[in-house]
Amino acid sequence: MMNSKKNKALTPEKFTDISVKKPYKNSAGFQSIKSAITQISKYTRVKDGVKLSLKINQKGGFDCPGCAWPDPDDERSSIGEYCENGIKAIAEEAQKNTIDNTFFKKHSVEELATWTDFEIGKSGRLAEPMFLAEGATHYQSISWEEAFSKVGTHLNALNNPDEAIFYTSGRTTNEAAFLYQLFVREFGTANLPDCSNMCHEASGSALSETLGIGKGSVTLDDLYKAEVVMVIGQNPATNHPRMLSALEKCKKNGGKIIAVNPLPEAGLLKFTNPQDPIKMLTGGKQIADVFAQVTINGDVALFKTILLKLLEKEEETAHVFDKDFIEKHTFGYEAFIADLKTYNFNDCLKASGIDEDTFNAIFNLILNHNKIIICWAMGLTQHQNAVDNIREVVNLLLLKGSIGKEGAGTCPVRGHSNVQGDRTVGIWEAAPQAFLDKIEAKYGFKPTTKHGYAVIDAIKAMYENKAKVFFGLGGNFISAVPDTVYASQALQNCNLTVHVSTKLNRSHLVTGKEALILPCLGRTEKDYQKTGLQIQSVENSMGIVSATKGVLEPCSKDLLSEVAVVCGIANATLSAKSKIDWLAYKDDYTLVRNDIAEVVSGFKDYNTKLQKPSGFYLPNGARERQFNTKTGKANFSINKMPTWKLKNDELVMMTIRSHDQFNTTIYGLDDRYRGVYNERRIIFMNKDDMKARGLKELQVVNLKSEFNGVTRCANNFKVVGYNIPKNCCATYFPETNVLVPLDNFAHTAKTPASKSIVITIEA
Ligand SMILES: Nc1nc2c(c(=O)[nH]1)N[C@H]1C(S)=C(S)[C@@H](COP(=O)(O)OP(=O)(O)OC[C@H]3O[C@@H](n4cnc5c(=O)[nH]c(N)nc54)[C@H](O)[C@@H]3O)O[C@H]1N2
Ligand SMILES: Nc1nc2c(c(=O)[nH]1)N[C@H]1C(S)=C(S)[C@@H](COP(=O)(O)OP(=O)(O)OC[C@H]3O[C@@H](n4cnc5c(=O)[nH]c(N)nc54)[C@H](O)[C@@H]3O)O[C@H]1N2
Ligand SMILES: [Mo]
Repeated sequence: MMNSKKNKALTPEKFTDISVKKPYKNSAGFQSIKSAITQISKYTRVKDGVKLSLKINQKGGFDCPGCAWPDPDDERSSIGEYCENGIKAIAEEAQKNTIDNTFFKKHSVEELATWTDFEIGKSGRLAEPMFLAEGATHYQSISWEEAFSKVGTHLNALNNPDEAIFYTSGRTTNEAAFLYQLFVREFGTANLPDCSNMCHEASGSALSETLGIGKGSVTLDDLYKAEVVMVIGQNPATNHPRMLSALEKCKKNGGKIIAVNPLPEAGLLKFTNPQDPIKMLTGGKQIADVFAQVTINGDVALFKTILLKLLEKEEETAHVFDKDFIEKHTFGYEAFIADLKTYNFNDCLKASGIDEDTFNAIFNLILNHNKIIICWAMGLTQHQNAVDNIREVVNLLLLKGSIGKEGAGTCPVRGHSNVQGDRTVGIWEAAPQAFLDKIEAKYGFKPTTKHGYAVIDAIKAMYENKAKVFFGLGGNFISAVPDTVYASQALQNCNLTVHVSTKLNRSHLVTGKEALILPCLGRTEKDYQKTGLQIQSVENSMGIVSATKGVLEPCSKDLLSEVAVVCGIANATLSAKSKIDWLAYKDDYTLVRNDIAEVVSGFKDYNTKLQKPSGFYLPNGARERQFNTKTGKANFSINKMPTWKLKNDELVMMTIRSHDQFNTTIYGLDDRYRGVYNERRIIFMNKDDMKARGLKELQVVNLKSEFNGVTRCANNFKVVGYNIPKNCCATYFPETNVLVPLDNFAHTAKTPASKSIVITIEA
């Protein structure tokens, strides 16, 4: 059994006085404006908060550091492209409190680890570089120069460059990300794990293989024009609230919305647009025309039922499939149909967990329309068969010819605001050879062609002492990754752990022998360099690259930009050996963009194109029916239906986000739409499953997961009876990451299966 006692990596087991009310059906509306105003007034200087609210996602303003949902190309609302959780994201970044040497003198690492993530996050913005010496109990301040030199010394002392790990979280801008991967490759490794390894990696794998591009194919305009939009495995009211305005517009144009989710998430059911004063008074509008309450991981089964019935109708009428498209543009149709025929409709329907009426409602919408968009997020990507989930999405779209035309296509809804851009500019442990060749041609060094570690392999390498330095450009590695206890050992095996961060987080407390915290500017802050105020750029979920420019003065004069940090470290590590003038880039970011334009396709005239306020689209083959796959066509694929064999007392658990968090950053303790207030240590359960175990509402339980003979435990959770399918349950991430086995991941993509963990419950 994994020992989880007093591990600094684990969230403290204390309760916070829960109250439970009826879940919401409606999302946004007055409560959401109230909640946003509370965040602004509690945690920021009010004038900063107002300034930010007016500039968020406006042309010439800054890109919201929250999610990656795109902004409308033309008209933008005058009160800001508003969303409650966007406001919370900026309120978090623009906190009025800062923490420096005085704070760290007062609080030891040991003490800070006993704070909840909420308390840690609200301590304030990091204001100066900090160093934790070997054996020390407290961080102490350190100059930037010394910090850079420490990193350089540690890196140069390694036996080989593959002993260093360079993690990235998806807020990093294109400019910083490009320089970072360039430094890592010149240093000599491809160990570039990033948050997308835990996020949409399965989408990338499945879409590259089937459609030749690891990104979605649709634009916002397509969403407005779609006849049917399926939102599957995603909770937009919380995680991509502005998406609901797009769905509302689609409905206004006559489109129909299908929601597929184990939970009846608010907003999918009803939504009050906070930008529409009339609607605010008259109440919200129903968004989903059909809600299918699938069982966790019942999605392949659901797709098979739809595919089987479509095939049946096609065989009757010959008017269901887009045969012209299939013939011209696809590969593998016959083999796919032959495999499909081996499945039985009733078995699939049963496995999906939905009833026949709901099935018929979905089926008729799909049957009778040809402009279909499927949107998805973590509910599809975080399973063992995540890649299969997404390939089934593609199979359905291909049969209907619903790709590469107006109002149709794939829409993986990305998480972090620039996670897609980071990959585009080279944050990739398995970058394509063509990209590496361009690096070699431009800079005159040969990047390693050996694939580096993604997240799971990076953790193993540190655990097994094969890696000795961990460097994180943003993010909160220990709280984001699976298998918290194992991962904490991995990090503690390192000689040095370094985090470039805006805010204190748990990863600063679970360290190697030595540790550094390097505080950086956030998206909302002005970035002054030698040649003046700099802009940076990001790519959203729909492949649009646009500029972002901070509006506030930096919260401390001791902050550097991420670009400057990367340049400083590269210079200190590679110095005279380097073929690159690292320090020049930090003075003038247009130089970085000139390089990106040469090395990354789609960025020609980058600096000029960025001047266009709404940004520019990157090339997207699938959008044009140019499928850059091995076969040169869009590929059908064959996917097995998962077979779950739960023992009597076992449940499948999904780890999800509450309404008051951004990943590991906890904005507050409420999950308003689901009716849970002031508590995160809860488990949502079906009332029948509670009864079968003799569990009462709010009873305290311990959770156990068993995988390959290892038992993992998470203690002290309160049971909340909820409308969730039988044999399924839900908890919040990161509190239960300790239960997610490192080796339980998606085939091909290695995305941790954080949405299908088998657990048992102990009263
Ligand atoms: N405010 C806010 N915004 C965010 C984030 C945040 O934490 N807070 N995080 C950002 C990031 S990095 C990401 S990746 C996205 C995440 O956005 P989401 O993917 O929406 O986030 P999750 O909470 O993980 O929700 C997954 C949804 O999938 C459902 N689900 C779980 N398992 C299954 C399944 O087997 N089948 C189906 N059909 N559904 C399932 C859950 O009930 C839940 O509604 O949001 C981004 N935006
Ligand atoms: N069990 C479970 N685990 C999951 C998930 C799940 O659904 N279930 N979701 C996964 C997903 S989808 C993702 S994307 C990952 C997220 O993994 P990460 O991206 O590693 O985590 P975040 O919580 O987004 O990182 C927050 C930290 O980033 C820093 N930060 C914020 N803004 C900036 C900035 O502008 N610059 C810099 N340098 N630092 C900044 C702050 O210090 C903050 O504490 O977690 C994954 N883990
Ligand atoms: Mo994510």
